[in-house]
Amino acid sequence: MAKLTRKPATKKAPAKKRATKSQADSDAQGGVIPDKLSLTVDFATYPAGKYSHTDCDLSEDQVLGMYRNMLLQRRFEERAAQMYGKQKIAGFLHLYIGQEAISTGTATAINIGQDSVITAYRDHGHGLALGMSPNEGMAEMFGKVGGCSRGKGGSMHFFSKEKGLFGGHGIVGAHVPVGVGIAFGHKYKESGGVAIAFYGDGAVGQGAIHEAANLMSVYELPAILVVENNQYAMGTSIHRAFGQTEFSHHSVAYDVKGAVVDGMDVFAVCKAMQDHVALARENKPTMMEIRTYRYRGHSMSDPQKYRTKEELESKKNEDPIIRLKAYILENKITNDDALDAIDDDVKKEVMASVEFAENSPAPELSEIYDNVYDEADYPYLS
Ligand SMILES: Cc1ncc(C[n+]2csc(CCOP(=O)(O)OP(=O)(O)O)c2C)c(N)n1
Ligand SMILES: [Mg+2]
Repeated sequence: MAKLTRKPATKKAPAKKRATKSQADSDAQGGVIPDKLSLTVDFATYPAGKYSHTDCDLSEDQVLGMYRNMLLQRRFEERAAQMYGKQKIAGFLHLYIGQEAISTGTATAINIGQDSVITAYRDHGHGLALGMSPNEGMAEMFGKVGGCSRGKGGSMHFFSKEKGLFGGHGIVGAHVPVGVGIAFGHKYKESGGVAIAFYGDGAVGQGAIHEAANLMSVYELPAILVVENNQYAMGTSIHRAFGQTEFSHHSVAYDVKGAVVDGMDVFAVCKAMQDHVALARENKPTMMEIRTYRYRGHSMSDPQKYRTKEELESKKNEDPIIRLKAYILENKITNDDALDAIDDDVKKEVMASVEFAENSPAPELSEIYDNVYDEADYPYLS
């Protein structure tokens, strides 16, 4: 097992180890309060249009794979919305449409299987990006045993042990300490893996996230905390809810490197993730804000009175899939016909997943108490 290192408890932290440094803070702790405060912040920005696929060390085939993957998420969710209307899917259904560059950019930058991802309830995109099959995803939403959680989790609880996806969680912010715990596990077991915990802008004010960020920093864990800032928590805009809407600035409070990323450009996300995963592998935790937009309502019944049609339309010009398509055509990676063929293929795969979900049986009634805490052999009780 690894010897767990913590930040040195000395008054003077080694300058190289600490990502941010407040001279005033350390002087003050030494008993001298300076006339002026000076704060040095280690911070990176990843704007749209700055990075190419070669900057991310990606081949043209990989770029086409990313395009297919983003389209798969889009077509899967469009079909899921239709199935919800037909009452094939019950409960809540939160669509990720518009945010696909984040899941695909991340999945491209990590070692799937070795690394871990945890997210909130808007989880279909992350599942499909990591390689979960549409069959497992659709059947899960239909409540069938062919689903990734044997039909017992539904839309908000996509899990894949094989792909390193630790859910799918419905309680806003509560999964972030779990993500930091997973990072602790990676360090303790010397697995070489990193953990990435995604949460929404609406979760930013949750205390659990800040406790987790602090522990991540103190224990120097291989973790990245990522806020997917899609501007709204249900119907509340970030400007109504937060005094500080530059969420990336939170990294300063925990003395870790911070970054802000344009989430509508898959290469900006991929590059940001590659850089920050490399830091995490050296036990340098970071915090990242990825700015994005969701094109659909919060869940399926949302009159969307909190935003104007004009705002929605203007954001559609930034659609990450259209952006990637334009990039592929401009760079002559392939032609329009080939991209249409990818779309047709994806649509067929999604239709097949609906058929698979229809034909998969419901879980047996006898399974109803399986996988809950009061099992006789629950390891922490026996
Ligand atoms: C602790 C907690 N409080 C309230 C809710 C109700 N709730 C569900 S989603 C949501 C908004 C979260 O917004 P955000 O984190 O921005 O995620 P997004 O829906 O934009 O992906 C709220 C308040 C909840 N699930 N958990
Ligand atoms: Mg949000």
